[in-house]
This record gives sequence, structure tokens and C-alpha cells, in this order.
Amino acid sequence: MRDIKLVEVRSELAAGTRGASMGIDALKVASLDKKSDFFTKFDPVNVKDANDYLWRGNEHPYAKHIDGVYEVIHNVYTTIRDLREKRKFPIVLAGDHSTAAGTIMGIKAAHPERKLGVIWIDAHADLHSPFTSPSGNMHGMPLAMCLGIDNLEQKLNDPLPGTVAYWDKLKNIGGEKPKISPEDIVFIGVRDTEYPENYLIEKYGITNISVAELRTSGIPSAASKVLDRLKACDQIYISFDVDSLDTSISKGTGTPVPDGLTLSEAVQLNEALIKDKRVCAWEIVEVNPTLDTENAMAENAFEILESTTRSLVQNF
Ligand code: NNH
Ligand code: MN
Ligand code: MN
Ligand code: MN
Repeated sequence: MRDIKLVEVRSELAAGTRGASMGIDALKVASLDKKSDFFTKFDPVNVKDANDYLWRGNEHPYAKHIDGVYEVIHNVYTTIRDLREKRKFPIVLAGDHSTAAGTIMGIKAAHPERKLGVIWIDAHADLHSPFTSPSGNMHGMPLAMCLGIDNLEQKLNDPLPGTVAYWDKLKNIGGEKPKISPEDIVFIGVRDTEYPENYLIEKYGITNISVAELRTSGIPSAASKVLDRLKACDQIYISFDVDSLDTSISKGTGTPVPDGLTLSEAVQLNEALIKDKRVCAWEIVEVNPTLDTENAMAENAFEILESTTRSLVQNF
């Protein structure tokens, strides 16, 4: 039996639009509308956010609010590390996607000897650093933090020394650096990247299962391919960014991208992947109800959350 622990992080600072911190509550509203008992089954752990940094101004143009983002990621890191040490299975509900770095850092710190694989279901690669980010939004950077990559070969920006100091501190959370290797990342549905990210994807040969490939091969075979690609890994973390979904059902998120997954594809995919016994944490992020109509994004995301959790519970 998996000992599931629901972790709530109302992260907001690292997204480019405001409102992702309300995503968790939108999921809860969706669960009530669907008359689901999901949220009565868990006693959630709340991770402290740093959303008051929004009112302090930002002195880091190439890594907006990196001081506050550092605090949140560090809080996620200690929470996940402690839960993994107690053999809990964290299901993380977060706002902006920068939290994924804290989740990865926590998993790694609890079991440094275990090789960690990452399944990244997202329209984006989130491989930027403050030196390459086109937006300065730190939700585009969690994988680079965990890989310990600055990508100076593709440098676009000159971040201030204070920004670089925070960035180095971020990469060093938990001591161990890097937390993951590029060959242990598999992307699914990535379709909106910038050239500094393309450079890294090519340099390291990071696999991306495109939406088209997923459709041609079918979900079961795509899922086996992903898990097989990670056969050297002892533990696996799945990160689900709702902008991996098609824009017809993902209006309530900061950066929707066309030609994404259908709801049923996302449901089947997560249900299949979470059945692998090496999976040790799952995360869903970037629901933003302020950009939505009638809470549609959260209703779809809630369906994915509930079905994935059910698949996890039924298989272990
Ligand atoms: N790559 C873009 C940036 O860094 C967009 C990132 N947005 C995301 N990532 N939602 O998942 O600004
Ligand atoms: Mn600041
Ligand atoms: Mn993302
Ligand atoms: Mn994304």
C-alpha cells in the first residue's frame, strides 16, 4: 500500500501571469462540483509560500523574484525530503511549476544513492537559466536548476551578480549537484521551446515523445517506451504541467499551447505511468482560474488528479 501524502504549495512568483496560486483552491471547487470525496481522504501538508514578494518589487529582471522563489523551492525541498524519508508518496498540487525543482531536490536528498528519473509532461522544456530565459519567469527554469546547467554557450542575458548568487544557491540546495542527469529525463508533449533549450535537448539527446508520436503508437506503447527509456533509474518522479493539454481544454493556464493532449490521453497516460513501482512522487501544476471560464481547466485537471491517484491506489 502506498502511503499517499497530499502536498499543497500555493506558488505564484515564478509564473508570468498572476493567479496560479489559486489553482489548488480551484481544484477543490471542481471536486465539490463533481461531488467527489477526494479531498476528504487526505490530510494535506501545506508548504509555506512567499507570495508577499509580489508587493516588494523585483530587482531581478532575468529571474523574477528569485529571492522569494528560492524560499518556496527550499520549503518544498525540506517537505518532500522529510516525507520521502518516512516512505510517503507525495502527490504535489502546486501553482507555478518552479516547485518541481524542490520536489526533485527533496526526493534526491532522501535517497542520494538512488538514480532518479524524471517524466516531464509539459508543452515546455523548462530548461532555461537566468542567462538564457526569454521572459525571466522562473517557472521556465526548474530542470536547469536540477541539472546544474547555466547554458552559457547560448547566453542571451547578463543577470546581476545578486541574481547569479541566488541561482548558484538554488542549484546547491540539498548539497548534491546535479540532482539528475539529462539522460534520465523524458519529455512528453513538449512543443514550445526556445533555441537555448533546443541546443540542450540536442546536445544531451533528451527524448521527447511528441503528441503525434503518442497518437500513432498508442498510449500503452508510448508509456512502455518512456519507462523503458528510464530503465537505469531506481526511482521516478512524474511532473504534469496542465499546459501539456490542448488549448481547447487548457485556457485556464498562463501559457497555453495548441496541439496538445486531449483529456482522455492525459488520463490514460498518467494512469499507465504511475503503475510503475519505481514512481515515488507525482505533481500537477499551473492551473490558473483567473484566466479561465467556469473553472473548466480545474475540472479537467481534477479529473486527471483523481484518476491518477485511483490508479496508484489500485495498483499498490
Ligand atoms: N519557455 C518560456 C519561458 O521560459 C515559457 C515557460 N512557460 C511555462 N513552462 N509554462 O512550463 O518563459
Ligand atoms: Mn525581489
Ligand atoms: Mn512547466
Ligand atoms: Mn508549460
